[in-house]
Amino acid sequence: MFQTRLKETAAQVQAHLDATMMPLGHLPVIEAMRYASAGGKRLRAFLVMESARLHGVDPQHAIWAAAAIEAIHAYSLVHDDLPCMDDDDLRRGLPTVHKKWDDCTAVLAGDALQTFGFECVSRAECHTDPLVRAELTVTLARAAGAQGMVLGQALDIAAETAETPLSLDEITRLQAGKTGALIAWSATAGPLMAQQDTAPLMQYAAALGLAFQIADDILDVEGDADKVGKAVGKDASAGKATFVSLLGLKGAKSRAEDLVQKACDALYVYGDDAETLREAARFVISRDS
Ligand code: GRG
Repeated sequence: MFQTRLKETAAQVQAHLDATMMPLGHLPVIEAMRYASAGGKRLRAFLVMESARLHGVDPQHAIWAAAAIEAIHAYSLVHDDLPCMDDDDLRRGLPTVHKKWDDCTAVLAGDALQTFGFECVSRAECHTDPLVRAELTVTLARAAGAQGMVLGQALDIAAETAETPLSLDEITRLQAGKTGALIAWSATAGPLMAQQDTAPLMQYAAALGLAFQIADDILDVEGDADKVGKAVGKDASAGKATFVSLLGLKGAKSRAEDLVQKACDALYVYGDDAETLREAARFVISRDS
């Protein structure tokens, strides 16, 4: 069920992004926006659509919030890949935006994807009540900005030159911002749009976001056998701390499983109706990319 819903959401959000970007024309920066926002697992869009469904929100409205979060996620990846940050050549199996075009185009395409995301969520089509649209916009700004993803990214960059590796608490705080904040916004978009209690989905998302990042650290190590020795502590002082370097591979896997259980437990108020979200939590730690 989860895999089917994820595929359906991916197709819906892609069609929506294509249609909404259609009037923007074909300048290189616009083509770069389209290129960067295509593909990916669409996990954040799925969380928006599924939390909206659980709260009886019209999918025609929710799709605007799903497109918004995927555009903002895409912007963060374009900027993260730049030479001044991670300096990556490939993203989603294709050349990164600055490799395919150039650094200036990548900076501008990222900027434009971010503003496009805020446009999507503040448009009348996203919600009939302007106060709800304002709430969606403010919470998204907080999740993406200096209290959320940007803060996490800044802490991550600072950790690269820090004298001592981060502690478990510090890395948890960093990741709660860097990857957790957008995941939390996505999972709470449904109750926000329905003006209902966000607490159960907030708890679900906090555990899910952390499990997602631990799984990412595990994937990173398991994809590169040379990193295993370093990551489990032999040489942790020489590199940046990760959940694997701090907990060991086995400990990290067990922590991720505990977090998935916690995420599933947080959904008890929704009963069986939340089974697809529970499957999503299990998927996050079993994925291979
Ligand atoms: C540049 C402000 C700014 C922030 C960048 C998201 C981020 C912060 C950096 C990405 C670095 C990274 C690879 C983090 C690991 C977790 C993560 C966000 C992976 C990518 O998300 P997925 O797996 O990607 O959902 P897809 O391609 O499926 O959308």
